[in-house]
Amino acid sequence: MATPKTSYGDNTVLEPQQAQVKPPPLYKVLLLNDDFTPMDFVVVVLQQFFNMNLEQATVVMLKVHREGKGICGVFPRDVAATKVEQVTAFARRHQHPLACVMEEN
Ligand code: TYC
Repeated sequence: MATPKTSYGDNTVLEPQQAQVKPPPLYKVLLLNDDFTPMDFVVVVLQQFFNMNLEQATVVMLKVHREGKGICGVFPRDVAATKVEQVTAFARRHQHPLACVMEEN
């Protein structure tokens, strides 16, 4: 909706500004490669926390394994932070060093 001009008695006129509404920033959640976490475990993580099927999870796991990192998904900040916490806790519980991080998209 158009914002009307605001006039004051002293001849001050404020021109309407374009609304400065930016969409909230999105964050990539990434897995990083290491030499110890089993491939099967990474596939389970991708299925369990990122809703991938076996085929999708295998593609992403192999990308991380070969290239060093890979994107699990893109989310608003609080969702991304929760994924990182949950994956990290799950990996530690199973005594794997798997690293999961987030970065602004
Ligand atoms: N490089 C690991 C291995 O050879 C597999 C692996 C893949 C580990 C992805 C972490 O994010 C990862 N067992």
